[in-house]
Amino acid sequence: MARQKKTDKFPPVNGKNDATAEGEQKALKTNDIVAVQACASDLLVAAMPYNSNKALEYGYNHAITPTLGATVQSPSITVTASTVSECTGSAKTGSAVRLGANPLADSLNRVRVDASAEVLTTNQGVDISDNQHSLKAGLRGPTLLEDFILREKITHFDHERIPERVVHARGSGAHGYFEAYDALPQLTCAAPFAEQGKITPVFVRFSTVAGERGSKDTARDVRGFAVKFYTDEGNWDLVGNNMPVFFIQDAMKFPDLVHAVKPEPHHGMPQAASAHDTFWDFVSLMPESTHMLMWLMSDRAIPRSYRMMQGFGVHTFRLINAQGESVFCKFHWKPLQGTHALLWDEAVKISGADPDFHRRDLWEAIESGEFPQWELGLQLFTEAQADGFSFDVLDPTKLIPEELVPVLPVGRMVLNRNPDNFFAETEQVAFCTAHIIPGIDFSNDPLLAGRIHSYVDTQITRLGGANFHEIPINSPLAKVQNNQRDGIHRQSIHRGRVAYEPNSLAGGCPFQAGAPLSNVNYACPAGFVSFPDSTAEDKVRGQPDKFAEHYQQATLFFTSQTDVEKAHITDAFRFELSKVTVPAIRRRMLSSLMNVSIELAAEIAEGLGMTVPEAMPKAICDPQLPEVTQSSALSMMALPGECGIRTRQIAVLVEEGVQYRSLVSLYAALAEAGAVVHFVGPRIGVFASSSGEIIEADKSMENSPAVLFDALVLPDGNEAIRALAGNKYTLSFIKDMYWHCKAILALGDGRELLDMACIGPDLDENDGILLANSADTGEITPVFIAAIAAHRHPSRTLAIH
Ligand code: HDE
Repeated sequence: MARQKKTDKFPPVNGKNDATAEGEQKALKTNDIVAVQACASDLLVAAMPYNSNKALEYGYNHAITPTLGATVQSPSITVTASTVSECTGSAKTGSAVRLGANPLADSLNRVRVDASAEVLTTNQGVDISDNQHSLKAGLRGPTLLEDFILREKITHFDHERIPERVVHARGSGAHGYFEAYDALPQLTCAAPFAEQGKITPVFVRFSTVAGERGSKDTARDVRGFAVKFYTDEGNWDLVGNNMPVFFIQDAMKFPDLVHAVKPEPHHGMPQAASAHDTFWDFVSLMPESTHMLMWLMSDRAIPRSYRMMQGFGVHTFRLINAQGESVFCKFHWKPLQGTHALLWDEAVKISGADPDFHRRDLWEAIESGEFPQWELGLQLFTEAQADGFSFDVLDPTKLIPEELVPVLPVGRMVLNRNPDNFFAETEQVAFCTAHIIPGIDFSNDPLLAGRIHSYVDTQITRLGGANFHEIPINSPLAKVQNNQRDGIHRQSIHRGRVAYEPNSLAGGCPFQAGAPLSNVNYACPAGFVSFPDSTAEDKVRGQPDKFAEHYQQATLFFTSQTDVEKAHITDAFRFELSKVTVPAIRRRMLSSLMNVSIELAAEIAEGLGMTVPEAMPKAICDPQLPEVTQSSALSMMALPGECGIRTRQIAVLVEEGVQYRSLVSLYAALAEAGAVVHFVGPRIGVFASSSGEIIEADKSMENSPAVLFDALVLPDGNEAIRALAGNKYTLSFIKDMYWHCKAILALGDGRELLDMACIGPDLDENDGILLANSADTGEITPVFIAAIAAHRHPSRTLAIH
């Protein structure tokens, strides 16, 4: 890292002037360590006779290219010490400090604790002899106040909880890395894109928005997709969502939106749900939310897995290269696992069967070595292009169709390690839109402006003070050196007496980095300089005219969906509005949806037993025509994924007397293709096959209903089928698999269970339902694998309405 040394420009620190030469002589004579330090300190200060940077602090040129701070090199490290006794070491203080040391900027190993082969201690490190009993005056006597061990344990327990996030409270995190495909010097000097193949460590947290920390994973909701890049030029947080737009256009409305969607304040209901009066009252009065409502009512809001969601930075950002040239940019994450969703009925049932469904899925995939991956893509456009668009790129309720500006793939992210400790890492991680690095900057999106303030502010309450950046998961790998001091739970121990700048007592350190030295090397690290965007306008509270168009992209989204996706959107609106108790709110929402699609509004109205109202008056009647009216990229079908059936959960029903051989070969083929096969019985434990082999069921139909699996195998074996037919869970298990459009394979006698579930007469029309004799398992297996890889067989979906 070729940082220019300002030191070189200053006179040598041992340069002679009469005063310092005299002081030095005196110190040498007395050999007094205090005098030596005082003398060296005088030398250091004298080397900076005036603030040479002062004249450079004024005017426009200096504002956009700030100069490197004034500094001189200290003659010895002890000159800037707090104390002359700092070299007296102990097991606790350690030995003398290293130049520029900052142990907080290090891997998590510095705080990782392992108790293997260790005894129990108090927080003061005193060994605990008895962790079972409190200290009492006699075996039946009162517990004593002096029991410091009991009191410490209970006190710590009493304070274990911290406030949950005000939104995005429920989430799951993982470690991984980002790898740049290529260096992007023409676009940005941001560190992650500095070299081809460059690896930057990341921590990612996925979340729901509305529910509390203990709420279910499968609520209909937006999902947070927050990525912290630990770059070598500081932390960069890309705090996005799984939808590319947002409900509102100005940060001023965010508290209103959140108050409307959260449980209603009088009775605290409903939990993790938008299907209630206050939410629909608010959004039906805010037509700019309509586009986002289309996404929220779509299958994007009930993902199959965190691993199967796209991520979006939402706002327009800027990229800046070393020459100070800037382009606008939107960030996209595309999952290699494809974009897949649950059905609503499935999501509802999963929330009872396994409220941790997404958390478990992410954890288990990473534990089994199936590391999820996303490709990072950029939509790049100039200010001139942006001016010509029919919409405003500063409006976060609008996306830029990929047909208008293509997505350029620039790297991939791999999540390959689960956290050691949920609280220390996932709960304490503090994402912040203000965490950006040289090469990336904000646009004037008014929603983003509010976020830049909000995230730091909220951590101060949630994480208990201004020092949350020192919590290990939050501390950057890049060094932190500044004059900020004190505050609750401060961990850094700053040497010396200087906590201000400019100074000469510490040789000017830490000194300002100045602007990037573009003429030297674009990769040269230097201080963050804000892009000099011109803003000479009146100070007003308002919005640009283009923000007034609220419906064109909602219509674009709806018309770009497949028939099945459209049907799901209609169902979702019907469900949500059927939970609204005030008819006038339902009517208002329907009148707004008339501006999106008359067909959509009419179908929802019918489902609510209402007539179609007049369309709501629009805020603007003659908007500029949209450039794109159909965008296949907006359908989830656009990203089927590249992973086949890897990580898919397959249920194989088993009972006493099940036919063994066909299952063995099927199991092997499915496992080989990367699926996770579970033997599911009426209970867990072992079952004897018809030929005497033992099969162990790791799940039961009672503890793991059908909604937790992606596909079903009904085995052969007369005795087993009769036993399964007599079990109270079997039929609902099969019917759920059927109605949720999942692949089903019935081997031999297993067909009888399909008949019992009334699945049969029109088998030909039922894609994904396969029948085979046990002897033909080898032939049917590839067909079954293809049927699972298709995710769902929607020909059956239409029957669900
Ligand atoms: Fe957030 N948001 N947000 N948000 N947001 C928070 O920060 C806020 C917005 C997003 O996994 C909070 O640390 C305001 C858009 C994610 O820890 C808070 C506005 C997008 C996460 C906050 C928005 C997001 C948050 C709550 C409008 C997508 C979870 C706890 C002006 C681009 C990060 C916290 C994690 C969390 C404020 C709108 C994404 C209160 C004021 C748009 C993924 O600071």
